[in-house]
Amino acid sequence: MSDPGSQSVRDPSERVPPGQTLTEKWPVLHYGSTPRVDVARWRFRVFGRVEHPIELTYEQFLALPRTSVTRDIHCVTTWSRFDNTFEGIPFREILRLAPPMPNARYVMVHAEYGFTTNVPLDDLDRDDVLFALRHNGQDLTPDHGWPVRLVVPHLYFWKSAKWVRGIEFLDQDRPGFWERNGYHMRGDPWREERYG
Ligand SMILES: Nc1nc2c(c(=O)[nH]1)N[C@H]1C(S)=C(S)[C@@H](COP(=O)(O)O)O[C@H]1N2
Ligand SMILES: [Mo]
Repeated sequence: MSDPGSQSVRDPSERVPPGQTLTEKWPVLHYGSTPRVDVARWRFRVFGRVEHPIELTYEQFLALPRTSVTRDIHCVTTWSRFDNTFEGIPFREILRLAPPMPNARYVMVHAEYGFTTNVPLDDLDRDDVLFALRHNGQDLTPDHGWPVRLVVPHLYFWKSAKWVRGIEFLDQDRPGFWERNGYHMRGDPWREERYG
């Protein structure tokens, strides 16, 4: 698959945002414990400011078209990791299946155990945002978000919700879990949008 936005050819010194340090291993970071997900009961819901809400089973979700992107990731706790290849369902595929109403500008991402994170719709309506199933050629491990995690590579990694269960379109922005606890509403690592 072609991936013109891949950064792997760029000079490494230009690829690390301010205040970040490169790591080779992939740290595991989240609030609470890793959920045990039963894929037979798993559903992916699209709701809120949408004409026709949808609910997909795991089987239906897996049958959607796939894409693959290679991107650097940046955690607000200051680690960055280069060249992560994620494979999954493009966010735009979900937009196509359940188009939001015209005044929907924000998305609340919902995950297991009530974890949420808010992201402007413009930051999700990009061809490198996806609901990832695999990382570097392997299925995601439970710690990294199996069965499905969001990946928004150009924002701090807390926006990339693990164990995602659906998205809610909103007219007005509303803080998610970390955002209510002081994190930034958008989270651009190049502007160091760490705290709100
Ligand atoms: N459901 C859920 N997703 C989450 C979090 C969380 O606490 N719960 N933490 C976020 C944070 S702060 C980071 S840095 C990344 C870490 O992903 P990783 O453990 O795969 O590196 O997951 C994000 N997604
Ligand atoms: Mo994080």
